Amino acid sequence: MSNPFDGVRWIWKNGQLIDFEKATVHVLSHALHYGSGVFEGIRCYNTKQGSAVFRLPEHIRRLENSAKVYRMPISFTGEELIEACCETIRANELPSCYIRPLVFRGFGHTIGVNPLQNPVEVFIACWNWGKYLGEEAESGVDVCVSSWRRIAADSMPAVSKATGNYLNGQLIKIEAVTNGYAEGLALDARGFVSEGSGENVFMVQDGVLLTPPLAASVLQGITRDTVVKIARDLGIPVREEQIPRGQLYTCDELFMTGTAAEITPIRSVDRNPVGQGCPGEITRRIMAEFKGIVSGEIADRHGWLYPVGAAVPQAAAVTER
Ligand code: PPE
Repeated sequence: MSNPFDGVRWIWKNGQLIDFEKATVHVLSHALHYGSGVFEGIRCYNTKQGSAVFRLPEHIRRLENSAKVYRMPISFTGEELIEACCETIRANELPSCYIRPLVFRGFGHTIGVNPLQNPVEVFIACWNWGKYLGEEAESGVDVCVSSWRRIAADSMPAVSKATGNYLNGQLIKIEAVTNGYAEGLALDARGFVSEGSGENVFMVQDGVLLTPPLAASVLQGITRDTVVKIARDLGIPVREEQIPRGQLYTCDELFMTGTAAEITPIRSVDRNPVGQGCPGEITRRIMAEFKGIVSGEIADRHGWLYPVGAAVPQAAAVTER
């Protein structure tokens, strides 16, 4: 397997591009001890019209909101962060990539849970990320229902994409992969379907597309929103509603969505086949529309593609530390 970081030379740190190897942190950084970070995952596509970042302003807005929950002031405006993402992609000369802005509490000569005296650091990295759930994922993956519940909405807010939330995600993922599944679907604290360790979930039942509401401890996924809008465009009825576990075994179609996972069909849950055990018609129609938009073959009617812009000369763009 090729290394996703091959050829990646620059990482953006607090306003400047620094060498990949120098993008390190102090071991006493608050985030390492207490999970005090928020982040984004964004994809840049090599479209027919040039490199473009999918729904970049929406991702940056969510990052700002994630930080707001934990009272982490970011000393860059949304516009500056948008430009910083593009600058990082251009500097690394990647026609398509995955972008990871990370905001966290660093080392501030104090220790203890209280984060308020620790400096807020901002990094942006990017790399090549292929199929998140395996090369065969497009024909459907096998999932289990996790024995771990998603974090209750009044324990840790799922709407904030915080690094600490991913300890719960790791329990879900580790259990799934060690038992031979690609992913685990977690139930929320009340026992309704919530989401995967890194994906939202959708099901098709009698021609209607269903997805759990935000109250089911789900991340407000940008791919989730994209799929809802595509479905409406295609005339497919969509509803957000609480989904009892049993429906996972009886629905006609099931798929997961996420920036990394894009749209991944599910072919079985706890070894019970979903529908015919292969991607269903509505799933395939939505996948085709999504692919068409991100490749630039279908008109970007919602204005989702943010052009990275022309590559600027390295000397002007890059300041080495
Ligand atoms: N739920 C969770 C828990 C989640 O982490 C993601 C994204 C989603 C839903 C889908 O959200 P969106 O990307 O906005 O459609 N997970 C990111 C991180 C994956 C990782 O392993 O790292 C991602 O897909 O980028």
